Amino acid sequence: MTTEAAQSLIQLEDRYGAHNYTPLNAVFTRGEGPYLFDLDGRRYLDFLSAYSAVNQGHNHPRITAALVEQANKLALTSRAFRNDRYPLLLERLCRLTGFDRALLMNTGAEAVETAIKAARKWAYEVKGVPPSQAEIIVAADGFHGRTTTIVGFSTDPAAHDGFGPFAPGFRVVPFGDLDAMAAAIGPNTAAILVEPVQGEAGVIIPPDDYLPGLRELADRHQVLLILDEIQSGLGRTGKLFAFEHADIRPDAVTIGKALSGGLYPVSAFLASDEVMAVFKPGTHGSTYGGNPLACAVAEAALDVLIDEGLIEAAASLAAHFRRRLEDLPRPPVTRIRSIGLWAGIDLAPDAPIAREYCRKLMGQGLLCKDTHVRTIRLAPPLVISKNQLDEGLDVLEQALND
Ligand code: IF1
Repeated sequence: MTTEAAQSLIQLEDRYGAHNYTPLNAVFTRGEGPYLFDLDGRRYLDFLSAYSAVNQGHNHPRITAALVEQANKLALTSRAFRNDRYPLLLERLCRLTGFDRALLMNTGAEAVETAIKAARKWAYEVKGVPPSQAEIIVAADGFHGRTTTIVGFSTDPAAHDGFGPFAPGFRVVPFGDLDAMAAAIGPNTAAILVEPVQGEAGVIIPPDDYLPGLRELADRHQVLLILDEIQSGLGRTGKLFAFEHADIRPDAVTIGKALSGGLYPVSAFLASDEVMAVFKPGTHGSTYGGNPLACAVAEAALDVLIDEGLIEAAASLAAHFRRRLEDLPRPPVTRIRSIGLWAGIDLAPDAPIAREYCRKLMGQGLLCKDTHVRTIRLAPPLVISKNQLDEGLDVLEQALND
């Protein structure tokens, strides 16, 4: 049920906006921790966290305060000049992550574009690939953003079809398949670019030997291993980075989403000295990239992640989360996958589709997101308590039982 005020806002949106989403019809006006509140003051437990952007919970007071304080001082200088926040975030990021250098952008897609540009230039300048011949190998069913270059190698027809002509230089192989990856690597391969856990695909966790195998292939063929941790990173899987579960280190990563705790678009490309050295003055940039407001917000978002022990919290709730998911009724559930506080729940072909369950769950105060018709995706904020987590899972279990 939606009230008149909500209905009229929905009508405005549908009348004046592009119909590039099919949102469920709750109109939210306030957020706090793991909760969202709609126009009528109804409270919902958020098990999507804006696709992991609000790992720190909605409107975390410390991040909000940093945003307001910085907004009152200085928001944007452009990188034509220096500002007093950018260096501090760079140092914080590198110390925290162990990468040598960081390049700040705004959206996730821009961080991935930065990775693609870095890999290509590295291939020409360091590896000696002939001009315009560099190739990047990506995984089928991956998701890396919406720019024309990135959707060019998407295997999702909705993301890809009708937006060509597409940039050449990408090869797509099945995710989790080391033999296919090995076969795709050639003398002109610049990089392997994959998500360590595929989010959009339905929280697909590769076999244990996959990331170590990619590391070995990359080393053997002088290829960069670049991981897109925009969704999987910053605590979601119970580690700072998902790649830590495999005990490897990539040559570079992209991060975004939770880097700002949902308050402002901030993304980054993190890499070794050798890779970052390809960027010379004028070769890359962004008006807003590295702006002081973004940097203050990101620093606070990282502080919250570390000081509040959110990564450890995700890790310690993971086993309980997993057990509860395993107890969900089968049917309609056919399979569950989970890592940290992140899960994909597959539904039987004869059960209602995932979107129908998400609609029903929303009516009961729980926000989840369907993906690929038959999968329900869960990503509660990492600030969630065990009781709140159980509350949400009780609602989910009940809805799947009905
Ligand atoms: C949409 C999905 C999630 C990402 C990874 C880069 C980006 C994303 C691994 C780009 C973005 C999004 C964007 C949003 C829906 C969402 C999504 F279902 F499409 F896949 F989260 F699960 N790398 N993910 O997941 O980051 O430019 O958006 O900041 O496009 O509808 P962005």
